[in-house]
Amino acid sequence: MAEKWWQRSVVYQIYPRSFQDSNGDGIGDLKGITSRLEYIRELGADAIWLSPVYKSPNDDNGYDISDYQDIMTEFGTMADFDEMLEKAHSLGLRIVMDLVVNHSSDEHKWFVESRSSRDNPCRDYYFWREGKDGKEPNNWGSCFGGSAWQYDEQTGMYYLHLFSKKQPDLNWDNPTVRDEIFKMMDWWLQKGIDGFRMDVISLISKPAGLPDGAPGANGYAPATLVANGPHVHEYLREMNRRVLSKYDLLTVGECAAVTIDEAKSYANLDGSELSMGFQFEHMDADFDPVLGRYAPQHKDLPRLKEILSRWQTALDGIAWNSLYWDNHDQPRIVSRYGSEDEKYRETSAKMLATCLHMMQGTPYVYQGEELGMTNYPWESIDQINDIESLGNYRAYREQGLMTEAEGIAMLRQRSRDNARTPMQWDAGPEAGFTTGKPWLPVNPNHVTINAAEQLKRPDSVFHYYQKLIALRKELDVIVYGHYALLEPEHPALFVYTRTLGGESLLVVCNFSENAQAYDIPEAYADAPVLIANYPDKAPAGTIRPWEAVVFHRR
Ligand code: TEU
Ligand code: CA
Repeated sequence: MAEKWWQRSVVYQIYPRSFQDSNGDGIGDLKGITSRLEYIRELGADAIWLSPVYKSPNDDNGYDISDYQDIMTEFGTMADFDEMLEKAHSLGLRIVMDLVVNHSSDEHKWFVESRSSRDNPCRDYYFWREGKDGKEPNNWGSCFGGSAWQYDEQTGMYYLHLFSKKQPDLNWDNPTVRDEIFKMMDWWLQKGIDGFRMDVISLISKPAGLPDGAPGANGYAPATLVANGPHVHEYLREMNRRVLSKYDLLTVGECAAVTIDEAKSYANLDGSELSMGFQFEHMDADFDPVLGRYAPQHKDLPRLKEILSRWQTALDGIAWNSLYWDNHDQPRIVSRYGSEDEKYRETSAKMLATCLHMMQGTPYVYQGEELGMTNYPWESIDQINDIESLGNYRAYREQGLMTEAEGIAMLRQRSRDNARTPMQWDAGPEAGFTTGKPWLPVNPNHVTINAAEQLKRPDSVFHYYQKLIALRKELDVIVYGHYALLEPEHPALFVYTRTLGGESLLVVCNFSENAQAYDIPEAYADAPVLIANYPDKAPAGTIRPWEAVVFHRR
């Protein structure tokens, strides 16, 4: 297969609300993004994944869309969007939009119509069911806590919402819904955008009859039971045939609960569905069977290595991986698998970047990850904005599964708000993000962790990411090399090779604050170092705390 542009690309994710405010209202906006495009170009990224900018009541910060073809008032106007798109393209940056079509907002005109009467033409755009024995139609739970069903007085029926009750699920089994969505997608593509990130796309095909599932710890069946449903690939192939195949796009499906076998369909290199998919296994590696994501974190490197290695080897030559640590739903990777200790924070951030960017797939850099930004030191639940964090915190408190102090400690580790504190541009007031009061507090450590300082320092995390991104452009062994894991059981070292013909890389990463004894394999003993996060060579037989080194043998 001829190389696709997205196979050698690096994508930079922007969460618009927190990236750059231009009018002092404390909320990021499109003009702010436009003013920072040169920064992204400087980093070397090729495309931008823009989290939703469409009209929304912001129950889930834009992932609840009330008009797919208009811009959220707080973010600006369609003219601002067009200006951003034009400038991005003039800088050689592609724009990938966030497509949120598993559900709409309850304020979307389709739902306003649908809920108005049982025989409204839009009724079957959504899932309406009678209650059962005076209760919800089945035992499905919302990802944000509680039941996935909301009773609606107007017509005396329940509607399905796998997320918030202001995010009713669209009925993809209805061909009119698919027609409406494909028409909207084409409208955006005609404007010249370069692709879509597809929100929870693995959930769009619900099992026939909407049957009960096995209840989880909270008594509800997890929403992921609907993942990879009976028609999901049929609908994506229809989307591909009717829309995507007419353009040269990057399409990435956010595939909650995807398996490797399913990924071979979603992300098949034959181009029949999407370019690639986000899987969650490595990010869920330290989840708790009872508390799920909202459990105190614990590191199990052999398990993380097993998961990432399985995805690297299983998809090789068949489908395409996306590579990520951070996004707007995940706590900051430096706080999760690296070190917040100033002595090692940057070293650990560079190590984590090396581990990910030397793998096969398309890497995603989430805003601030390239600076080594960290989680926020939350002190009170009143500071938390995220509907998922609040919903699960309250549910677990009500069930007596955690005290208030345990809850706050957990949110400091796990809340999605850790990724949503404003981008740290400089050491000045509000980190240069806004001249007003930011919608979410700026991390106090912006005085030391910020873009302005790092742009001036050659050994900064920013310049390290810049090197990693440039290497991907240059070396086929990074793009296509076959992956093999070494030392699978080592508790602290992540060691793997990439091989393409006679060329190979040895990647050695120390995921710990302790030096580790390790002899570089003979075959690489004299190989030149391609990139490393320490300025000098380690003493023989030792890998230093948080050290990353890549040997390149031709
Ligand atoms: O997230 C999908 C989702 O399941 C999230 O709950 C995510 O998996 C979880 O927070 C990480 O464990 C997408 C969007 O990325 C998220 O921001 C939205 O809240 C959600 O869908 C609903 O649109
Ligand atoms: Ca603003």
